[in-house]
Amino acid sequence: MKASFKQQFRYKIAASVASVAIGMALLASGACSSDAAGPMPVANVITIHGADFSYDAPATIPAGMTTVNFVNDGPALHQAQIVRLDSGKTMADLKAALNLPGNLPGWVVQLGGPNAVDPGLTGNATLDLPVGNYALLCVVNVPGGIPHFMKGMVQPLTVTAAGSTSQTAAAPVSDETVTMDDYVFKLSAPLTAGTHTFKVVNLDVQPHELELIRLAPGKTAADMLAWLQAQNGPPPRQALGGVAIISPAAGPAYFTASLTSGNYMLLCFVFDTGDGKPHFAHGMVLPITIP
Ligand SMILES: [Cu+2]
Repeated sequence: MKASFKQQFRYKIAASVASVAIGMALLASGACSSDAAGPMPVANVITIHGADFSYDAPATIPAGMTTVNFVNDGPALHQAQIVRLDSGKTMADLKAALNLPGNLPGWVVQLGGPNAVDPGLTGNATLDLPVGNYALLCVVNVPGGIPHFMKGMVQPLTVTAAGSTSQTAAAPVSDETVTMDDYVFKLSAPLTAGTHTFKVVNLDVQPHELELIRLAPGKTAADMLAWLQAQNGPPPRQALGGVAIISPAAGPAYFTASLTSGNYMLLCFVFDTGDGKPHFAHGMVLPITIP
């Protein structure tokens, strides 16, 4: 039987009231799933503070997709490199390995983490952290050439299954992919002004990192590279973060950044497994101009 116009109208109103109610329920739960299994799991969010030369960070966090906000309280440049200690290794083993010259052993799996930001700025990285024993460390070595982990910026982080609702959380939706391979950063699309979520992938057999800097007005990539050679005076840049070192076959890691018109650069400071030179000296830089 055909419904009258009035009845159809009433059904329509009832349907739209129902969808508004569903929308409000989803808003209230902060979820985006509509199935009966409950709200969609979301990434865990933690905040780490860095200062000269220590971290203020949680000791234990739940496993799964984790957004790490990193606040640099300064006065030096800092980062929060996240590494997993495999093969039953401990913090004592890590500290011993950090005291040795050369590259870190294979049981130190570098997963990224928020890369270096200038004092007063906040960086971020989102990464999947399975249950395990981890450490935070800062490998920044300015000023003075001594890495900050030697001055106390290294501490344990335990990732447990307990209370974890983030274990099945999906990865962030990215609108830009950066691949790192053979001393090259490659963007999936030209960068534009606005807020972007970057997916950072290491395809290489060496570790790499992505440091995002904004060049000072009127400064060029050549000015920045010249400054890195001499390190005289203030750097012609602002350090905005990115993702710290990702081991081969580890990652991906994600970060979000808001860009405005101007000149930027991506740089890798990792010491080469071959000749020990930083990767930017091997050409691992990408100048970017945002129109
Ligand atoms: Cu590199």
